[in-house]
Parts: sequence; C-alpha cells; structure tokens
Amino acid sequence: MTSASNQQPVTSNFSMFKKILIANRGEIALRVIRTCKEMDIKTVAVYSTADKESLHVRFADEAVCIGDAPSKNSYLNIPRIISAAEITNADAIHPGYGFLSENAEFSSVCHEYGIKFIGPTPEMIHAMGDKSTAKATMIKAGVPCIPGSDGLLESMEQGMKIAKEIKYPVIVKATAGGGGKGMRIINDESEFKKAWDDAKREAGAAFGNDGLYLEKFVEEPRHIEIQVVGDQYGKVCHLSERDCSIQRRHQKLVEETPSPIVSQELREKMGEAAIKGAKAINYEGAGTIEFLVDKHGDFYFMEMNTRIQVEHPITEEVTNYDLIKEQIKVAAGVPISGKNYFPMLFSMECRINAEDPGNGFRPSPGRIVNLHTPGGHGVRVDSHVYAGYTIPPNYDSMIGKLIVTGQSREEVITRMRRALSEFIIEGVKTTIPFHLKLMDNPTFRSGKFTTKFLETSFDFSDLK
Ligand code: MV4
Repeated sequence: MTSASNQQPVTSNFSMFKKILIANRGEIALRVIRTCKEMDIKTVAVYSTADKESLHVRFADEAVCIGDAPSKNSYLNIPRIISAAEITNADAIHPGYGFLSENAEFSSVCHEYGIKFIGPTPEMIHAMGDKSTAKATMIKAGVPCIPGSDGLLESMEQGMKIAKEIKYPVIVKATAGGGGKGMRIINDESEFKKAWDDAKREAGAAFGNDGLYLEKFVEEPRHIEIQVVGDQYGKVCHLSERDCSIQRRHQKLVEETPSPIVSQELREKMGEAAIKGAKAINYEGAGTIEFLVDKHGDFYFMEMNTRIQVEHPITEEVTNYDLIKEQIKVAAGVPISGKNYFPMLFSMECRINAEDPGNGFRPSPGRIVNLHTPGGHGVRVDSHVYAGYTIPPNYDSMIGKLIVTGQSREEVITRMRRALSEFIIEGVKTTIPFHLKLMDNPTFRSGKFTTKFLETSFDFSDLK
C-alpha cells in the first residue's frame, strides 16, 4: 500500500515560475507572452537590432537587446541569452520553435545555470535527434516502423543487399537529417551508387555526419502527426492528429485537424503508439510524433519533434487546450490528468508567408504599408505584424498564421476562403493567392490527396 509508484503525485509540491525569458522572436514569442500574461507570469523578451520595433519587445514586461541581425549573433547566441536571463532574474526560458529549441547544449547550459528550460532535456534531444537511434528506440518500444536496415548502413554493399531483400523502391536517409536533407529515393539497383554518394556527400556537408540508414520507400503517403504532452511523473497523453500533407519542398503550407483520412479507430491506434513512443524516452513536455500513413491506412513512425510546433493552434482550437500553458505547467512540475483529447471541431491553418507563390515562393521581405486582418466567428490570427512593420530579410518569412475553426471540414474551407478574402497586406507579396486557389481546388476539397499533391498536380502558373 505504500508503494510510491502507486501514488498520485502531490499536486501542491511545485512552484510556478515568476518570470520567463522567451528566446525567440515573431509570432511564437508573442504567443508565449500572451499565455504568460494570463498565468500572471512576468516576461522577458530578447531581440536583435533588426527586431527593435517588434511587438514581442513591446508586449513583454522587459526586453534585452542581445546582438545584431544575424541569428548567430542573437537568437542562436547561447552566452548572450543566458546573460539576459541572469540580469533579469528569469527562472525559466521558453525557446519557441526553430533557433535553440532543440539544441542539446542550450538545454544543458540552462540547467547548469539553474534556469528551467521549457523544452526537452539533452538526453531527449539526443535520443530523437539521431534518426537511426530514434527508430531503433521506437522499434524496441513496439511502435510500427518502416522495414529497412537495422540502424546505420556499414557499406553500400550492405545497403544493396537489404534493398534486394525488401525490394525497390527504397530510400536512404541521413541519420542526422530530417526535413528532407541527405535523403535519396532509389528505384532500382542501377541508381544505387549515385544516390548513395549524393546522400553521403550532402549529409556530411550539412550535418558533419554522413551516417545513412535505409528504408522501403512508401509511395504517396500522408503526413500525419500526433501531439503529445508528458509530465514529470511518467504520464503521457495525446491530443489526436494534425494532417500536414499540404507541403512544398518540405515546407508545410496548410495543416488541418481532424485528418480527412483518419477514422476514430486509427486515431486511437496512432494515439496509443505515440504515447508508447514518448514513454520510451521518458518524454516530458509537448512533443509531436510524425507518422507516414500509406494507402492501406497502415502507419509508420518517421520522426519525433521535441518542441512546440508552428501548427499547434489547430489542436488548441479543436480540443480547447492551451498547449503553451500546459508546457509551462508541466515544466513547473504540475501533473497532467493523463486523459487523451479528441477533436470536438474542425480546424485548419494557412501559413501566410512573405513569399511570391507565382515565382517559386521566392521570399519577399520589406515594409507592410497597409494591413487589415480578418476576424469574425471561428477566425484566429497569430501574427506579430502591424501596418508600417518591416519584415527583416534575416529570418523566416512568416507574416502570420490564419487559423479557422468550424463544425465541419466544408464549413472550415468556406470560412477560410471568406477570411483569406478579408486579408489586406500591401507592400510585400504573400502566399494568400495560393491559399485562395487551394480552397477552390477539387482535389483539396475532396480530402483525397498525398504529400505529392502540390508538386505533381497543382498549377501555380496563374499565380504570377
Ligand atoms: C519517407 C518517405 C517515403 N518512404 N520515408 C520527408 C522528410 C523526412 N521527414 C522524411 N520524409 C519522407 N520519408 C519512406 N520510407 C517520404 C518522405 C517524404 C515526405 C514525408 C512527409 C511529407 C512530405 C514528404 C515529401 C517528400 C518525401
């Protein structure tokens, strides 16, 4: 009866942070500040000289300039960010996404300085950052994975032998990769040597690690990811899926939940698999398990992201769950209930980027001379821009996220079209014309599309 593991954690045995430093910029910095205000937690913004006029600087309680525009001098500069936390007496750091959010050294340095990192431990980053190790961990945990090599390939000949056994097409992937770099599809044995050499060279140059592993190539999959949250006491819950199949060159453009191809049965199976995977690495905080789903509805682990993601708001909208608030709470030691969350509504996000969709999505930084953002029932805009704001050329080109929620997928698409048509952004090119066209595309509207849809079946030519 006294076994500690059978006891509920003591809920009063934690203290909430008093001041959080946000080691990021743009909309995600604002997003974190908003939740902190509602939790009565003080905030510290850090900013580069390029971001002096940004809203995250204005809305935070305190702001510290940490360097000039290049990220390595500011948002990627660990000593400067730690100094800013020290001089302002912040007791935690929220890293947002990108920048240092999955940097094991930063996580470790925060710990050394007695600052709680609201994100993964170095161990979790290492466990998931090396893709071949991550896959081995998932296989051991009983999470379905794509057949292929057991870990890293020792030679090209070993790769060719495995490919013959599991049959072509296969794919070689960089163990240090993710997001498509150092990855090659191989259709038959004659293509093997070139693909092997190219992938090795690309991986070595990009990551300083040319380790490769091999898998059966899954043709025309859907990209479905499961949101999870774990606490410090070993409990993990899931918040169902997001469908991120609308991508171009590994850049997501639209995400939605629930997925048009995921049944309640599949959702529960994928949710349980994601929880098993997260528990296998004692995961704490918010994370995402990415799966490929093939045409038979079979799903396979692909990668785990140990951060809050750009597209988190659609999950918030359909589950009525503030993911940033839960990240902060679990980091402070508050236990979760352990119950899973299922979508009660439909939600979709369009990424509004300062890019020209009629010209290969070429970045279009510059000054926003005129701005009107949509509103009304079921419409949320997460953005840091205002009329007169200049989008600097140094960082990503996101202007904001338009998140629309409704009772059905059809209602969401109709509402999205309405909201997109209310957007006025003058001074820079944006992805809005692309989104408007997508909302009218019959294949998109049918819900039956794969990750190849934009690149093979979408006509960008009249967006010029
Ligand atoms: C795959 C695959 C097919 N089969 N693995 C793309 C980035 C990286 N996360 C893994 N990726 C893929 N891995 C096997 N065994 C197809 C892709 C892929 C992809 C995945 C999700 C969304 C868009 C994609 C676009 C191209 C390729």
